[in-house]
Amino acid sequence: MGELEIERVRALQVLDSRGYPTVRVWIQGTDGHVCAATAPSGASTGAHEAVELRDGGPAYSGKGVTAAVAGVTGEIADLLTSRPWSSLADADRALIALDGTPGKARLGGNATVAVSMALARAFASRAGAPLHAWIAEVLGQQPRLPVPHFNVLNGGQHAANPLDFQEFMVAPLGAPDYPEALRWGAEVYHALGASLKRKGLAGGLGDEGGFAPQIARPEEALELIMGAIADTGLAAGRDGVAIALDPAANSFHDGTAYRVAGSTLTSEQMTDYYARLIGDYPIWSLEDPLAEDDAPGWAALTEALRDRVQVVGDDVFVTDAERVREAIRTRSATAVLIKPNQAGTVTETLETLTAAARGGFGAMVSHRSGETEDTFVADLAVGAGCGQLKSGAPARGERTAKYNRLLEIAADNPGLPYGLPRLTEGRDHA
Ligand code: 2PG
Ligand code: MG
Repeated sequence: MGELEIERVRALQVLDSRGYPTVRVWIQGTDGHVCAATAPSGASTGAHEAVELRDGGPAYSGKGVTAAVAGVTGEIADLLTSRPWSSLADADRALIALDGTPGKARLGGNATVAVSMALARAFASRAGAPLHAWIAEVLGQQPRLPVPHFNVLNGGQHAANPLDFQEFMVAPLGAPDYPEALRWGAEVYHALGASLKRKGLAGGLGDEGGFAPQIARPEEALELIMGAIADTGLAAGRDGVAIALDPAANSFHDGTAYRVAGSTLTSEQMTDYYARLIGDYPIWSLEDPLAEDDAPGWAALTEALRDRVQVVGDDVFVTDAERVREAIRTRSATAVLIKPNQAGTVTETLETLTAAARGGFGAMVSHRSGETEDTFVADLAVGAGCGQLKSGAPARGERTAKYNRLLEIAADNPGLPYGLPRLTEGRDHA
């Protein structure tokens, strides 16, 4: 394929799903094609994520992104229109060099990720391929439709309830295909809503569209979800609807201990607690069970639980290839959560996916709690062939945009397999 020549770069400050500003970018090639992308934003963030550039000051509680937008229409536009680009990696590396800081703090990871996502779309459009197919080609992976992980019950930093664990997801591992998986997820979500109403627990929603009842104990949340699955008549477990948790333990670790539902626990006690939960409920995946700086805890927990559950690192890896390679060496976690805006460019995101695939690590592609209409992660999950995506509840436009994009991809590509892949090395959780 020939090189990409860029004619014009445009950017605007727009709003994300929480009503805070974010960066939207348009890239126009000399062939006239325009590709857009919008940066998402996290609330429970890892310490080593790419840095968002925020304006400060009174407007939007300091969260304006006018400086980040100015960087895109100024320096970044000058760079991108200065010469043709042979590949996305070529352009992303130039972007990283232009920023010149380790965390993309100068231009902002929110600016660079939006630019990089728009560039990926421009390269795909140049190749005449849908984004997911282009990504699969770049990665050398077999594309597949991911198991959607629906975050139906929210707590932690995403909700105003006393529940310490952040995400309770239902994952239709046993569905025969993606459209059926979506139906199962939506039916469980509605059954849960109805049961919360019956119990007088309805009311709040979390940032990702899941229900946020006033409960404190993870077991109560799990019981409610089990009841909802039963109400739909679907089977609970790996042959039907399994459960995935993202406790996001950074948010309840006070530097020395974990504080969950009124108890103060060591990392060993947390591991025992998870072991009990896994014994009592059909939990198949556990993300950020411990805090990001609890390295010995991660290794011990993985050793104890890896035969029973997928152990996913999010805040601890921040979509960084080197951190993933280190975890593969030290057997800490068995999978990585993939968020392009943690890395700050699509190229670095793809490098992390490659590092995971080579090491027999699983990968789950993820949205952020602050989202937009952009569906990039749906295509990324398909192209990566990793078999897992989380994009919040099966409700609210910024969440369903991704799930609906997967429906389109499924309809356009009838032969695409659905579900978890077999991992080449390491544990196969399927
Ligand atoms: C997470 C995410 C997405 P946030 O912790 O996995 O669900 O939340 O975007 O707030 O980091
Ligand atoms: Mg997480």
